[in-house]
Amino acid sequence: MTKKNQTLGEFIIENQSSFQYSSGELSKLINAIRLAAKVVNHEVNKAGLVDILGAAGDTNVQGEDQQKLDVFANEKFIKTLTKREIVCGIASEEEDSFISINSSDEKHQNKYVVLIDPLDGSSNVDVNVSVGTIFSIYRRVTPVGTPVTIDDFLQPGNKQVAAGYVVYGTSTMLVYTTGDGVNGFTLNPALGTFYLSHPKMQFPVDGKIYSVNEGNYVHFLQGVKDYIKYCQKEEGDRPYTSRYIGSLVSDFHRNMIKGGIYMYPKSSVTQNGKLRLLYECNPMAFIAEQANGLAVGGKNRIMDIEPKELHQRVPFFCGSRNMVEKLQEFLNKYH
Ligand code: P6P
Repeated sequence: MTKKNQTLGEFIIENQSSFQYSSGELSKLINAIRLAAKVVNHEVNKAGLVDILGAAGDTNVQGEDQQKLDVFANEKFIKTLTKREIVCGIASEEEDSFISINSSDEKHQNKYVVLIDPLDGSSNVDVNVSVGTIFSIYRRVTPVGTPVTIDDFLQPGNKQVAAGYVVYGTSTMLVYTTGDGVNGFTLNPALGTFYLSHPKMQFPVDGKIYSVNEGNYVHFLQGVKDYIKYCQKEEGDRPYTSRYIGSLVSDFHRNMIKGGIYMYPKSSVTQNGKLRLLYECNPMAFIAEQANGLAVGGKNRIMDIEPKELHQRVPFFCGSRNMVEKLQEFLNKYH
């Protein structure tokens, strides 16, 4: 149930009964992510002052070590999730391997693992362009009470119990799903409270925005090249508009509101594409499908891919249903 201007806390309480697993832990988990997002948001908003506060690696005017924001975000999310002893394991795009968390009171009793991209698009921070945090939550598959193993993290996206992102843009939003639709909450920075501003978000079934780094055009598969030319052709409701921020969360968020397709194809330069299956593609695919959109790697559904390793990269096409299906028509002609 959704009521406009409900706070995130009220929403979680009111809707936790609809969550099929132990709702208490998941609610605590979303609350922990909310807290970390507010801390990171404060730091991201200060980034513009880095010349005054000191660049990463320097000490700032307070004599504190100025951290790179992605390092800072990574540490904040890991610390917040660990301290609250809600999860039994964490994997971060910024860490080579996963982190096993031994809860102090009952050994390893927690059931969830979190995979996180703490600050996606962080290179945009230096030029004051929006960035995001992406998270993905699974139930562990190994026995409760034992340390997590890699198997708890190498699960297909169709096993996710929750996924979401924070977009640090002109306003800061937390958008997430627990498998019962997608809801967006906007932070009121004056109060430090997230309010339900975008209930039941849905991708328009069609759209006029295509998002791809066309600088890589010459390296794309022929099917992708043909689709881009289709988007640019004067015919019917085309040409479409090209919009590419270079920050997945921002491009995805805009396309989900206005209609559009985001593409990061594989190419002769990046054999498997650039985006990571576990930290970026699966969570965004879960959100997309819950918002009546599509997310594919080509012919295949992203969330059906069986992961082979933590930092596996896959081609990624995601957005309005009709646009993704049209792209697949072009891909199927050749491959
Ligand atoms: P390129 C950011 O590094 C990211 O992972 C996504 O957020 C973004 O869409 C993409 O890579 C940008 O990559 O190669 O176009 O600069």
